Amino acid sequence: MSTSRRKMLIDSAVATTATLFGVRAFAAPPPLAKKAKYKVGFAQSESNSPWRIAETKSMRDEAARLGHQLVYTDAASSAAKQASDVSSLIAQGVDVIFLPPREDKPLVPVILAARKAGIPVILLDRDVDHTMAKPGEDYVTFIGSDFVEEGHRVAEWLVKNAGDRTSIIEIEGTVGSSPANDRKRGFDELIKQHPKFKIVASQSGDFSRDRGRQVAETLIQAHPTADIIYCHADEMALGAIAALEAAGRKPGKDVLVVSIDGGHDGVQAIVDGKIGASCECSPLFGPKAFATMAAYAAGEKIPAYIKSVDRFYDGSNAAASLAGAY
Ligand code: GYE
Repeated sequence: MSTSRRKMLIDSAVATTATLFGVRAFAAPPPLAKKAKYKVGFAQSESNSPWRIAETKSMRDEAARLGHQLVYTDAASSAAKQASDVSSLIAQGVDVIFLPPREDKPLVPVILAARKAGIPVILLDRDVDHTMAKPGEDYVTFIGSDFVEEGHRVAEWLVKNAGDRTSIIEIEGTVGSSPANDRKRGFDELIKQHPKFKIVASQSGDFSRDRGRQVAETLIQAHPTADIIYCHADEMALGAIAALEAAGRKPGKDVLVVSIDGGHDGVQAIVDGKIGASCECSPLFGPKAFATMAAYAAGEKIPAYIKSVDRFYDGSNAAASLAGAY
């Protein structure tokens, strides 16, 4: 172990001890030595959508551009596998770990284990439960979209554009994930302020196109008069559109579909008149992730939250925006 690395671990141990004695002022994630090239872990949660594939590509491209070694794992939609992937990155002694935690609680123990091992963790795209682990202390920061705000933006669009439609089916993301929790909270909160709307059913489609299709199929049968479907992601919206078409209903006419992600296929569906609106949630974290890592290594103060700036698409801008959608 290099002298500087040993000194940093001692500093970090001192900070931890300070926390034990109730002095929170020194609580900080482990420091990162300044180096030209890093061995970087990226523990992806799954690769079942264009969104995840775009995120991985963005991370790989930026690592390659900067000459860092990216150690990539794919948890195949299992929080348990993702936790063991992170444990293996710790065992391999990576310098830093980038993690999109699939769910907001099961990954906390390995985040704390990384901290104990002196490896800083940067959360990407999903956050964890702050009562269990804190940004700026247990991990460096959370870089991602404001999911409550996304839910608000979609609800606000509906309030202005839904016409006579009032009966909503909500298809949620992965149970226990921060975007599903907050997209539901933000949307439901704003919709409640407009009593003409009613959310008649709300169920998880696990952020997947096929689950979204199956859930939509069941819910449109159970609630035949529902005339709005709000999906927490484009993939599930595309699944819901398939379910509507299979049932002989016209998405965009009989039933208004609204969504989040604003990926290329989602924006195309707006151009085609099948999705009404989609709030962008960009997966292109590579440049921001590595810039944050470099700033952290340089000793800069990193904010606990680094918010993504996202666009919003509907019929007014979809055609013109299609080429720029990820
Ligand atoms: O919206 C969804 C993906 O965690 C913000 O996860 C991300 C979400 C994204 O599967 O499409």
